[in-house]
Amino acid sequence: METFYIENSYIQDGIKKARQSSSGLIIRQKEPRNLETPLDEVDSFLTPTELFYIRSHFPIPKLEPASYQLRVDGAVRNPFSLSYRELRDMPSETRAATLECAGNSRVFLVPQVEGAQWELGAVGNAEWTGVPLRALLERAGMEEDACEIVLEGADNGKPKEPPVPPVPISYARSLPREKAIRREVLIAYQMNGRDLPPDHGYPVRAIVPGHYGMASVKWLTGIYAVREPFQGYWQTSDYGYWDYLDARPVRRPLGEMKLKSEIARPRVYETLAANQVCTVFGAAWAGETEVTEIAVSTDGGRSWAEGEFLDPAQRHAWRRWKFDWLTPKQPGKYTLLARAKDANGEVQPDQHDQNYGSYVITHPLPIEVFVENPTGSSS
Ligand SMILES: Nc1nc2c(c(=O)[nH]1)N[C@H]1C(S)=C(S)[C@@H](COP(=O)(O)O)O[C@H]1N2
Ligand SMILES: [Mo]
Repeated sequence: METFYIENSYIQDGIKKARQSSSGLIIRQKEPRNLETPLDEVDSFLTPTELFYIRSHFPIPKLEPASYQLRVDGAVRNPFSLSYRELRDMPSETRAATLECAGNSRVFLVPQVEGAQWELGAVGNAEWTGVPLRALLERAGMEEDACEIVLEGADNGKPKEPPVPPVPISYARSLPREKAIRREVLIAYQMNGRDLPPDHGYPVRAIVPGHYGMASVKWLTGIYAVREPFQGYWQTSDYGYWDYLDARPVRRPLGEMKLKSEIARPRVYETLAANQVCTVFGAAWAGETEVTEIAVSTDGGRSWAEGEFLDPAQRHAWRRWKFDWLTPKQPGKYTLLARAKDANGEVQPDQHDQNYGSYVITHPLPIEVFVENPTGSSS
């Protein structure tokens, strides 16, 4: 069953090159632009900007730095607007943070579900430069009873998935107050040391380390403190999950990223030589905690061995890892899996949790490879 589905999605690996845009990203949807990182081509701690996945719900809005204004308003004592120049003149911070789209790895779900069929590459790690959101909230004098901060982008339209709102809506997400005032949340204008590219939110975007990508609002033009939980489309109709309150299901907005690891190399259905060392490479990340261990299985989960980290533990940034696998003498198909453990002792779940629908796909993802002996004959 699972095998069938993976074949279905990966059998076209040979024509993957044809599906790649000129920039080297894999096209999932052309307009609005939804492009995936070819994860097997990333071998640095920071994902090169031109290989960083792009996930956009609407066409890119045109924003000019000369006329750009960031509005800080709502439940604050001193609402104000900030120009691009003023924002850039404020004290800034630079930090690495991993963004993962909540729908990353959706193609691995069986049976198939609706939505962009992301494989492994709707995730990336970049260095972001900007002003802590907290500095702007302090300047505005946030009211004591403000419980959330709404971040609003300049892009808008009508989403395709029902319930379709009667009027065009903007892309907007809220953050709980406790997270919004944490130092790591940035109002960013640079990515990997350069001004943000249009696809990644130029001129200004939010970066919410530790949360799924949907929280990091691009083309940010509004920051609003609110006194009641924000019920906008992107955290009720979309990007929500089922929680349980007194045993009754209730909808809640997605937030913190869950522990996950992925194998970047070898690729699905890659052919490997028998009885030779093949180094398995991957990355692991978590939300508000650190990844502390990585285990790798080369026999579909029957046995596990420890991998080795290539990057130090750093909150909010992924850790690349490797594992040297002496491939079997016996030719055949082998299933590789990776499973991370975090500082709280949690491990990735065995199965996808249905309460998350087509999001939060964090169970170990099967990477099937072929082992052949040097003469090329396989069983
Ligand atoms: N304004 C705006 N911000 C947005 C989105 C969007 O469609 N519009 N997509 C979100 C989603 S779902 C993700 S995963 C990240 C992706 O950021 P990236 O395109 O820079 O990789 O941006 C988030 N911010
Ligand atoms: Mo996303």
